[in-house]
Amino acid sequence: MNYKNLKEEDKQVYEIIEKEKIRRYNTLEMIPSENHTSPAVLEALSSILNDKYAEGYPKKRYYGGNEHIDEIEELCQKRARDLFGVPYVNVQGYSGSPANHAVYMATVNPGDKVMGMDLMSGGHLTHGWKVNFSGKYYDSVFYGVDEDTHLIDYEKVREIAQREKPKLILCGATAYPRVIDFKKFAEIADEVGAYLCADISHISGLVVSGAHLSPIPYVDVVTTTTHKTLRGPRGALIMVTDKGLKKDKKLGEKINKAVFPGLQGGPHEHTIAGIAVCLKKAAEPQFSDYGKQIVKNCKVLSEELIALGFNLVSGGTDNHLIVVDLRNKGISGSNAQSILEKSNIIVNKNTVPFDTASPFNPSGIRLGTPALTTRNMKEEEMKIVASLISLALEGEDVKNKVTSLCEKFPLWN
Ligand code: DSN
Repeated sequence: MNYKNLKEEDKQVYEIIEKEKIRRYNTLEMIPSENHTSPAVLEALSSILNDKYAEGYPKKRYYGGNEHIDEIEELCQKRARDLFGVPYVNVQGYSGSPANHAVYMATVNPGDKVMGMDLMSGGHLTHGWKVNFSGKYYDSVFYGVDEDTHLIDYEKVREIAQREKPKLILCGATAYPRVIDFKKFAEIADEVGAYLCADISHISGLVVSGAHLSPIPYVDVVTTTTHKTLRGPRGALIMVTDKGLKKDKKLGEKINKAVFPGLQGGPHEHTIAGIAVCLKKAAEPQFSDYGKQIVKNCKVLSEELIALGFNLVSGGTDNHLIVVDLRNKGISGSNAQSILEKSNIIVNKNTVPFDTASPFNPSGIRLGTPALTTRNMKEEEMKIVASLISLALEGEDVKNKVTSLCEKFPLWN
């Protein structure tokens, strides 16, 4: 994108974007929830579809002039249904949190019991955390990981579910480096008669690549953001499975009503166009290679970090992310994040399971390979990246080495 008009009309904004472009180009982006979107997605995002109000759904809008908006939204829905193999999808969610909120509104009532993974173990705020709508308006209880293995203990999950009898169970995580067994969650949810929602925001790109098990055959509802491993715009999909529709044939309609008029107004149709573009890409064989390469890269990175003396939560990874427990290195998560940032390596501080430090200054960092893999980096580069992380945390300035590595793997925009 050349930003010709922006440069002329608003130099200040243009220059900030240019600085960000340079920062991004010269850094190793390792926050596992981030990625680099393609120029085609960005073009759709900046399109004139931004201008249209389209409250409602295709063919049932509250505003006129929506014939092409209907086309784009229907195309996006079709691509999502085909890619994930689901009978129903809503593509209007502004992002992951409102998408999860819509699932609560469609499946349970305020005050009902819901169960999700606790934040310390890698869950998300919207899975019942007390300061979030999900913990304020619903009676939330939590499952976590085992203290020794850092793995989800499914028997414990079953025990808690049978004791608490939640009406909705959420599975899926933001900082869990291992495979999630959706089938086991489904057995537990069925035993207690709960709805089961899989939030696959982090792993949806891996799921469509065949690099992680799909929840679709097992759960009732699936939510995902579209900008993480799926590599699209900031948005969300809410999908109802055959199982979900069998449980409640109106579940799709209820989700629609929860999104609009329940939670949102006009859908962002330019974003929906961008999601359609990313879904087309995600259906191509190259995307499947991409998803598998993310995991291969992450495994090599984890092995190298272990060899360099780092303690990894659960002892490694099965997916796109790693959580490093830095307590044996005598450095906090916040310090590690800022030291690495000075060397152009971007990670985020993160709690580790059973962390005794505060969430604002936790004991770990979270890092991953989706964006590096988008730059075409492979296993050999992961070995270099691991050693650069180690050297930086030992106090060496590795910024020049990082920027030369970045130059060899240019970004596509
Ligand atoms: N903020 C996202 C993440 O970083 O994992 C979750 O919403």
